[in-house]
Formats: sequence, C-alpha cells, structure tokens
Amino acid sequence: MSRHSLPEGFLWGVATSAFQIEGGAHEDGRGESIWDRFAATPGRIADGSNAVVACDHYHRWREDIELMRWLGVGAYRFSIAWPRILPRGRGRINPAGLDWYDALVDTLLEAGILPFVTLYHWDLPQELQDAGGWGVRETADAFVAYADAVSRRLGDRVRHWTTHNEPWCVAFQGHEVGAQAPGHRDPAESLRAAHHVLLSHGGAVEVLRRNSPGAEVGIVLILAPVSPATESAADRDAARQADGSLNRWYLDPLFRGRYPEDAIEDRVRLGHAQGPALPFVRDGDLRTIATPIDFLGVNYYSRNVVRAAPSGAPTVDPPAPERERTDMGWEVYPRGLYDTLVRVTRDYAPAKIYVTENGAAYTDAADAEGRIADQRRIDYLDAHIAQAGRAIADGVPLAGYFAWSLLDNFEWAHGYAKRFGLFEVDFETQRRRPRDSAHWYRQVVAPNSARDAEPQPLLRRMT
Ligand code: IFM
Repeated sequence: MSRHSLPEGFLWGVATSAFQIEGGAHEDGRGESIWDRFAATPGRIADGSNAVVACDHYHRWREDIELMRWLGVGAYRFSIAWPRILPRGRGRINPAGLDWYDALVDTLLEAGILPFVTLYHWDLPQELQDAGGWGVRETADAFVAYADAVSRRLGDRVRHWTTHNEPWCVAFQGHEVGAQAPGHRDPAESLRAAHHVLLSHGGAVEVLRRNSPGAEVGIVLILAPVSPATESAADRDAARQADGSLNRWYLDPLFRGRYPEDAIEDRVRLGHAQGPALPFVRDGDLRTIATPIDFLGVNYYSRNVVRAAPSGAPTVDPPAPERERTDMGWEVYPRGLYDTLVRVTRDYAPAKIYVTENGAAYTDAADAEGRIADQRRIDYLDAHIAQAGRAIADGVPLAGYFAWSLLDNFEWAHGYAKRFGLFEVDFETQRRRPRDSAHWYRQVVAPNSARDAEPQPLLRRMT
C-alpha cells in the first residue's frame, strides 16, 4: 500500500513526448523534424538508433490509453508533433495530423483521463531550422501560428496547455554544447534561441487563452538546486553562475519580466553577449514573455554540485561514489525536489505548480515468470513523492505529479538504452509489460483515481 496521501483533487499522471514514443515518422503527411535529421546523422545517437518506429504509439495509442486506465491516472501529459500539424513548419495545415490528436484527446476523455498537452517538446520542423531555427525571431512567430492551429481544433476539450518543455535544453543542449538537435555549438546563438523560445511562449499564451477559454496555460522548466562543492568564494560564485544559466535565466523573465543582471554579466565576460542590453531583445518582448500564466510545470531529476574551473567557470561534479545514481549517472537526491519547489514558490510565487516530470532510468531483467522487480525505481519515485507531499504541507501550491515515463522510449542522444518506463517496452515486438513500479504507482494514485470498476480485456491480463 502507498504511504502517500496527497490532497483531494491532486492530479496524478504519466508523461511522454511525441518524438520519443510515436514513431509513424513518415505517415499521414508528417514532415521532417530536426530530431529526425539529427538521429539520421552518424555518431549523434549513442546506440545508432532512430525514432522512426520508437514505441509505435502512433498505431498503438488505444492500447497505451488502456495502460493508463489500468494505472488509474487522472491525466496524461503528451506533446504534439509540430511537423504532423504543419509539415513545413508554417503555412499549409495537415488535417490528418490534427485528426490523429483529435481522436487521442477524445479517447482520453472517454477514459476519464485529462489530456495535458505540450506544444513543443523539441521536434522543430526541419524547414524552420533551415531558415534559422530558434536562432531567428521568425520561428517564434511560426510557433504562435502553430499554437493557434492546434488550439482552434482542440481548445474546446483540452483544459491544460503547456507551451514549451525545458527551454534550457533547447538552448543549451541544442545550441551551446550540441548534444541535442540541431547540434550547434554556438553560445551566442544559444542565448538568442532561449529568447525566441520564451518569446514564442508569451505570444502563444494569449492565443491559447483566446482559443481555449477557461483552460490552464503554463510552461515547463527543468529546474535543479545548485550547490557549491566547497565553501570557497570561487565555488560559491560558480554555483551562482550555474544557477543563473540553468534556473534564473528562465524563471526571471517569465515571472519578473527581466533577465538576471548577474547572469548577463557572466555571459558578457565569457564573450557570449555584448551587454548590458541583449541586442536580440526588442521593446515589449519581456512584457510578452512575462504574460501571467496559470501554472509552472517543474521537471525535476537531480541536483547539481558545482565547483570553479581555473577560469572561474562552473563545472558540475560527478556524484560522490557513495551516492545512489540512476543509469543516467544522475545522483538520486529527493530532497532537491522539495528545495526546488520551495525556492520557486518563495522567489517567484507561481499561482500553481505541477511536477510535470520526475522519474529514473534503471534496467532490471524480468524473472522466469515475467515479473520485473524494479525496486530502485519504486524507491526513487517514493522518495520524491514524499518530498512533494512535504512541500505541499509547507505551503507550495503543488496540484499534480506526472511520472516520467509511461513507457520506455527513445531517450534522445542515448537512444533506447536508458529505460524510464513504468512499463517495459520490447522494441522488437512492441510488447508492453508492467514493471513492479507500475503496480506500485497504481496503488499510489488509487485514493485520487476515478479508475473503472470494470477491467478491459487487456487489463485483465495484467491484474
Ligand atoms: O526524456 C527526457 C524528456 O524528454 C525531457 N526531460 C528529461 C527526460 C529524461 O532525460
């Protein structure tokens, strides 16, 4: 039985993203995305794989909704593939793309599961990239038009919208270190990309409110507490810098309408920006970015302990050997979720928060009976949910929690080797199998669940 009892109405969910699970890459008029291109580039994906099929969710979505029904979750956070809706990024709308998500939304609602829609989880149409991608302002305009197309169609039924998933990853991983699509290593472009992503968010908020009256609109950030490796002045300053670029570079414009001055100075010192005014920021941009939102989505996985390199720049320490870590190499640090939620509430006062992602990659083999005893994932989720409960008790307006992820999936540059699913996926046969953590999560959500009394045929096999 679960030891967690979160307030009545607390929303339990599971999360995925389009590119990581859908497959169907060449079907029904879907255009190419930067991730199709990146994955097809030799050397970019650790196991040489791609996401042309992924979890084949494009064809198996009904079965996957049945899995969620069995879990009893109240919400499903998924993303929409921009190139399915606008194969060339802008202009002609592909009706088949909208139809597919329309059916998904209706079937979720019939199953009593709220669709929690993310508009951008990194799969930019390749044609927009060819025209400059997030490095140019026109991409922000294209995003707002895309948000309009989607919300005109789904806005009558979707009650929760998030514009972007983890702008830091788009900017930093995609444009500064090049570990993710489009694979650029250009810190100045990374700053422009961050700005245009945020600008497109602000523009889309207004459109979503118009097309989906009464719906909640927000954005999802990846956040992590940053602490200095030692109390030396240099390490403390390195921690300030890392916090500035990971957390405050996004939180400050969204909630305060300005970029953090100290972080701008850091960038100027490093030669990434001219400053003090960032040349790509136009009058009114920050007002648009700071358009009030209904909630902040927080993705939390681990913390960062940083120390100063000889240059003074922050470097992230690997977890101490005695600390538990996941297959991603990330330290298991549940307390960091509490610290993050409390800090965001204290410093930025969002109206509402959802933990929109939290989970762990672990590989555990099935036993002879097919049981997958993933106790480490259960321990991870259990400890983090306990910290979420503690944050609520201390006044954090936390309204929901989404486990990452429903299924094993395409973990970006890592390919299929890192397994985050409550359900194991056999990528040869596409068989889904509940891990012990799925059974466990089912118990956790039960007090707040509207689970069907009547199990469906597929579900009968699993219980
Ligand atoms: O798989 C990703 C997801 O797409 C974004 N947040 C982090 C997850 C785990 O790396």
